[in-house]
Amino acid sequence: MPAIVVLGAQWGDEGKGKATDLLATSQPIDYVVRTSGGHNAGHTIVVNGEKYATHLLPSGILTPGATSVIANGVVVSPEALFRELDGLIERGVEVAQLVVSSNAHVIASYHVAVDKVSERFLGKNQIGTTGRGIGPAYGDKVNRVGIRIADLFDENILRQKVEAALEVRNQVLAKVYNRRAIEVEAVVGELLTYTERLRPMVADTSLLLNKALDEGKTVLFEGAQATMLDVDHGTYPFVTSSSPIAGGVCTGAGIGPTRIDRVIGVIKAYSTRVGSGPFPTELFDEDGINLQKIGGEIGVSTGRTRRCGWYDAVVARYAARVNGLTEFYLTKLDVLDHWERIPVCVAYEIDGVRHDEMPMTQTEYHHAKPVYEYFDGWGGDISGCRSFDDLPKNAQIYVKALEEMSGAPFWAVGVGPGREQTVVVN
Ligand code: 2SA
Ligand code: GDP
Ligand code: MG
Repeated sequence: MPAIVVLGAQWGDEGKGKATDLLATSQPIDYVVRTSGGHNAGHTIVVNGEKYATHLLPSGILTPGATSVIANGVVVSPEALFRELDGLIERGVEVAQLVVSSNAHVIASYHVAVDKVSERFLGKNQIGTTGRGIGPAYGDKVNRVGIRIADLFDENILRQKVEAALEVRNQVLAKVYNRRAIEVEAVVGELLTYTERLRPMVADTSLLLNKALDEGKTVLFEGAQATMLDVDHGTYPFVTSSSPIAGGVCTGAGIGPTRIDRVIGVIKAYSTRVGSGPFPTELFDEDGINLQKIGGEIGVSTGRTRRCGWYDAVVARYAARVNGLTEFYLTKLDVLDHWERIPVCVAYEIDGVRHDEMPMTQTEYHHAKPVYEYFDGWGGDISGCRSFDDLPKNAQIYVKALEEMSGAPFWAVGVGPGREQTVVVN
């Protein structure tokens, strides 16, 4: 299977890092590729009990023999990139080879400043961003005043680009936010400090990946954020500014859709969300607090507490549809060990009408109330299970019922954070 996509089927933090690591260690993987987002991502990998977190780097950076690629669709903070690489090297990790696209856009310090100031300005309407400058960097890209990695190799071009980027931005900062102008030379100087270290890593990654696929190499595209945070298909405007869905892999890497063989949606056995926005199954009671505590639901990049709720099969079906999922990887089933009765949202009720699929408008979605079906718990620790038959009967029933209602087959189930804590279903 040469081209495999791993992506988030809910609001992020489903365990994509673990899924990538699992795939990369169970079969030879030649390339692990990030195609969207930036260092707003936080992917956790637990190897032999030791925990690693990747942010901008693909999780494949930990896989010896695999080449890590940051493709054109990613927004790259060179400062965050080198901080993350150095952090791994300091821990004695043998970091894999890294290639960065010349067409990837740059996050400079002013993007971070603008992200923070605009969130503050939005007040109660804020998105709850990670404050990493993601939205402003993608905004500049779409407004055609972005700075690409390639621009760092020509000082004159870089200066022109920075001038263009700051022309309107400085007026907005002064007139709307009452802030001081950002100085062109300060930004040029900041970015030039990264040029020499970046130089040997930079390549045409679309060409590299297409050639690799032509040669039958295995390429794993590791998603960041998730379907419900997609700028087109998520809960707009409470979304990230990129396309974390399967379609985004094609534009974000410069490969055609016909090259993709498997699309794996990673989905938790319950739901979580960080930041603002609608979340129909969100719990505000003891169950929510317990899911948060037992599941360790804390943001990997910002340390924010994640909002928690029950599994939402409407979201699962939606993710299966917009991504063309070939399969799901269900994670964190073990977290539900502690419940006697487990609700699952099978549909929504919106203004008295049942909806089996996502409603057409966001206004309706803000009013969606979950319609629940209830399943018996299994009352025991499943973290040691290694085959589907090892799982208690009620856990098997729960998994099969979710599979039935989620719109794609379940490939495997996670029963703990460790690489080996996985049960293959199909
Ligand atoms: P941004 O910073 O512009 O992308 O924020 C826009 C929305 O996207 C959400 N978002 C995320 N949601 C879940 N996990 C993310 N990564 C980190 C993690 C988050 C963290 O793995 O835990 O550490 O807080 C992530 N990145 C962006 C964000 O919450 C906004 O709702
Ligand atoms: P990602 O952003 O999708 O890569 O996910 P995160 O790393 O942000 O969050 C997922 C968390 O769940 C991490 O702490 C993982 O170690 C953990 N995890 C992944 N799979 C499982 C599982 O099956 N069971 C348990 N208990 N934890 C898991
Ligand atoms: Mg995460």
